[in-house]
Amino acid sequence: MSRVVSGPPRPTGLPEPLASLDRTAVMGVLNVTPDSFSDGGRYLDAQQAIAHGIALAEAGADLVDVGGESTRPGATRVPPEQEIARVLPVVTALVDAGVVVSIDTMHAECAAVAVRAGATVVNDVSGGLADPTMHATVAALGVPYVAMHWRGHSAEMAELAHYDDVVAEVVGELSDRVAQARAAGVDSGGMGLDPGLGFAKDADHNWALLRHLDVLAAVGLPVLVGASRKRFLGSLLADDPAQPRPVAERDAATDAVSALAASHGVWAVRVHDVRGSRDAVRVAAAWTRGSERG
Ligand code: PMM
Repeated sequence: MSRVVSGPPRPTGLPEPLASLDRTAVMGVLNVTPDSFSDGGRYLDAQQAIAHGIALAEAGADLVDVGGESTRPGATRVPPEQEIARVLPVVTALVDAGVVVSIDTMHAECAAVAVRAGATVVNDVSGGLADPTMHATVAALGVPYVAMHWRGHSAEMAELAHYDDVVAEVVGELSDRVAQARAAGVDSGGMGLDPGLGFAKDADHNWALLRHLDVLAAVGLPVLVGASRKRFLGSLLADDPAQPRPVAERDAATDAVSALAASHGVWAVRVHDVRGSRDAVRVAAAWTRGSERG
């Protein structure tokens, strides 16, 4: 007997097989930067970055998120020309190799160059706040757009982590981003929303947002979660409160977040260790929907 299996809500405009995936998608992280908190400096060389992007896809990433500017707390901005020089050869080679690529950028110019080189999703951690031309650019490019919750650049985000009701405020501020994107011509059906874990948020804020993902999902757009190896997981797992679990030892916790996020119907998880999260989202799909593929 055949069973109808439908995956979580996802943005329109994705290429196959992503468009008809019957489970949560796994987005592999590829930072072509000297200073990202987890993989900074490892893939600044284009050939190493390309090899890692292909390895992420081979490990089961449904798409690979290429970024050329670190957003770690305190990071300094990178001019768009430098960011483009970092990501363009990598995006081009990955697309040539058949990898589905998203471009992680706050610069409209970088988004446009990457999409022209074959990237199929724009992932903007600022939701359009960092570059006033981003939404019009995405509208013209006509590609899916992820808007993350963001209050300010890395240098200032710790001071902006104040909320009376973090869930209501994050959802409200993201809804404003959606309205602004729509007004600029972005098709909201092609949007995804991300609570922006760790961006102007402390550990309690992150856990509250994860606990109430349903409130974000109720906006009616697909949800992406980026918890991978982040500091709140290191703090949770610390044996000594003064010593967070090292970044390289946070993948099992990341996998647990991926499984739980998938069981709550998120469209995608953004992770460094693809294999573990791929297993996790498959388990969640089988558990919640009886999916046997994947
Ligand atoms: N986190 C980082 C970078 N880009 N994009 C989205 N959509 N969501 C995130 O949570 C997110 C992101 C920072 O982490 P990294 O240094 O590992 O890339």
